[in-house]
Amino acid sequence: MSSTHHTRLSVIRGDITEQRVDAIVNAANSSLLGGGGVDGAVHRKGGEAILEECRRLRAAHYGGGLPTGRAVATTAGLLPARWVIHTVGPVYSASEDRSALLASCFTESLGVAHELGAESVAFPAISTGVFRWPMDDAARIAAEAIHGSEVRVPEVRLVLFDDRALAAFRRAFGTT
Ligand code: AR6
Repeated sequence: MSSTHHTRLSVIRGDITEQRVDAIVNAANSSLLGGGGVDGAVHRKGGEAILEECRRLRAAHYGGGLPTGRAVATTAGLLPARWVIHTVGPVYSASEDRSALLASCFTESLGVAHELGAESVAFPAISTGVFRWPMDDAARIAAEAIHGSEVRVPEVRLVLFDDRALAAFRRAFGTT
């Protein structure tokens, strides 16, 4: 645990769907209608209420889907969190630099968390699964985005699914 700009920051190994925080971040896709990885687990464990609200958001505001790098909140349904903040990471590309979009997922999600009045928010390693972003690079981008953010959420938790991801994020955030 380290303190930066009055934010308590922790980097842990765990399952994002089990975090008892105000808001968890979902590594979603533009459709907001579910998928595999984190997204699959969030909808499976959170129940129908999340999908229903995602459908309503699609119909009302995001007919073309939620753009990459943006974030939007719904209920957390049956999960221990109060809200799920859905964000759409970029698919990794070796030929095009999409790191600003990945950084945007973190800053936009923190902005949404702040607007909700969330006092704690947990992030997974956005884009490092199905979207194939190299772990060390994703960890560096996450650390820069969170440290550089103007928005202060009192507690920020990075939740990594395996030891390799945990090690990469601990290095990038300078935590032990
Ligand atoms: N808790 C924490 N981390 C997890 C969990 C979990 N329950 N499950 C997987 N991870 P991914 P992406 C890790 O694929 O790359 C979906 O189909 C995983 O090991 O969930 O942003 C969406 O619908 C990896 O390190 O997200 C999109 O279409 C990281 O979380 C697409 O995948 C992210 O893996 C998004 O791909």
